[in-house]
Amino acid sequence: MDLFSSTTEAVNIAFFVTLGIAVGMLVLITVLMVVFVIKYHRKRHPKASQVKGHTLLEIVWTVVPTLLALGMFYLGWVGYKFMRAVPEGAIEVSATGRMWSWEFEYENGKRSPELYVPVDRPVKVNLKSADVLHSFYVPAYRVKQDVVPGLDTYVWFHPVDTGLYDIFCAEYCGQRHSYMMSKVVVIPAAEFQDWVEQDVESVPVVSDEATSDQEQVERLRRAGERLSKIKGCNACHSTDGSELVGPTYKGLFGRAGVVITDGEKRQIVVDEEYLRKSILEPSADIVEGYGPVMPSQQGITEEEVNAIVEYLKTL
Ligand SMILES: [Cu+2]
Repeated sequence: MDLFSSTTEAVNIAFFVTLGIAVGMLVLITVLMVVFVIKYHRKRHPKASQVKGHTLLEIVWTVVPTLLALGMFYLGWVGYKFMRAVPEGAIEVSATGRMWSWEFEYENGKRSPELYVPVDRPVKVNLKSADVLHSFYVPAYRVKQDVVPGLDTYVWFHPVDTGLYDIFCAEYCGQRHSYMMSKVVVIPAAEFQDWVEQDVESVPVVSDEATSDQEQVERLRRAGERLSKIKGCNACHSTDGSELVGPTYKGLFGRAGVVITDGEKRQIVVDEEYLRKSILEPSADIVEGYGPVMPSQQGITEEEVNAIVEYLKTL
């Protein structure tokens, strides 16, 4: 029989018991101090007298704080064990942290920039980092776990109410760290089932003869738009012309500009080839005025690059 019903409860109990003991000690010590200052004031006791030890008092003030400290440790320990033991029947979702977004992937290959989960079922989130140190933090479920490159780890939680819950990155990971936010979207199980089966393929198969060329391009463009959200491109590249860490996507295709290649300035016009190269080798041509900060898009497929390029052409 589990001691707790949820990760929230495990943390809350340890937190409030520890807080209660701390506040109790603060009040006790402060009150005693004030009482003693008044009671043993120099006016009442002009001459200080030597006090010898008091065995019972010594035992009490050694044993009681020891028990309190052990009690706090015990709650922390059982809570920690509970939070590392994923219950049976949990759905599994992979989460990848990268500068500066979270990407979630489901067992059927479906990907999303938000963490959709069915209500009333435990969720195990397998965590990994694509670049630097991040920390996956969902305050509502009291889970926070560092996400370290090269280290696979996890958290689990059990959503009992539908709704939206914040996800933050709780480890400073660069310029737009504070924008590295997402949501846990808790929905009824049937709705979740529908959602997880939609748009499983990140890029639609384009060789469908029944559709016109125009429709195929449109499907590719939509896939590109979704990918740019999933891959976190929008964290640094705006689509409305505003300046973020990287150049805006607005009006990008066909724009003329200066890039720095191997330390040399050169004039370019943005075409398909340039876009493709900039996705695959972000440090090759750096747009003048920006830093070489874009992470490499490891593991991106040819189709995904095509879809993103198609999308960028339309902005
Ligand atoms: Cu981060």
